[in-house]
Amino acid sequence: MKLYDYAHAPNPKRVHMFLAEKGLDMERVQIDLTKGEQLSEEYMSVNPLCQVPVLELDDGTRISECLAICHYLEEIKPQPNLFGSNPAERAQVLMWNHIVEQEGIPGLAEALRNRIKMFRDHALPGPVGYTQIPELVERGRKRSKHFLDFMDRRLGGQDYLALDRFTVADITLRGAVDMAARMAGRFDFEVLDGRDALAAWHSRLSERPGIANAA
Ligand SMILES: N[C@@H](CCC(=O)N[C@@H](CS)C(=O)NCC(=O)O)C(=O)O
Repeated sequence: MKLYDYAHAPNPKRVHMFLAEKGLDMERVQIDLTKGEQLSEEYMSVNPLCQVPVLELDDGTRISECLAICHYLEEIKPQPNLFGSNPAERAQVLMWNHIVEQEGIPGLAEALRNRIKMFRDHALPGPVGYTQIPELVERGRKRSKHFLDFMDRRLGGQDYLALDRFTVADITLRGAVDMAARMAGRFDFEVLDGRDALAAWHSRLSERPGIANAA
């Protein structure tokens, strides 16, 4: 197996954390997003959506989308369990994962991609060159703040996002929170300051070697 990767990007980092938690490793092929390598014809044949990560199996099957990649890895190495152990647990894990992917990551991406130079004619990932819409920066900031508050409230009563133990939903949230933290200075918002439950959860995750080394 090999992973088409870009070591510094938030979504590939989710797979890095998952691999580390599972004690798995594999060849990683770096696709340099700052040089536009994801838009090359060669990479388009790997993923027509021009995004990383992509997991390539030994028989050539290619799997894009972090959750699908992690799900495959869970199936081939079920322990430690990160997707839930029964139907209700699995539904909770998928539900919270989806909430982070739909309610959290898009707001952050909206603020970032409509502001910084690197994304000037590339405001959305993929092969189409969408121009930036500056008004979306403020909306993205608002959505991000609202989402972080929501996560802080959710974690107020429990140690982990979906279950009473660590799961892939925590990895997805950690990816989003770390992305927010890297943006915080430029976008003038607080991430962990003033959100005590989120900050405690963040420290709890940092105590895990898999997360500390891979995040
Ligand atoms: N839904 C995808 C998102 C993948 C994604 O957006 N990857 C970013 C890196 S974090 C990317 O490849 N961006 C390419 C670009 O901006 O052109 C997943 O879950 O894997």
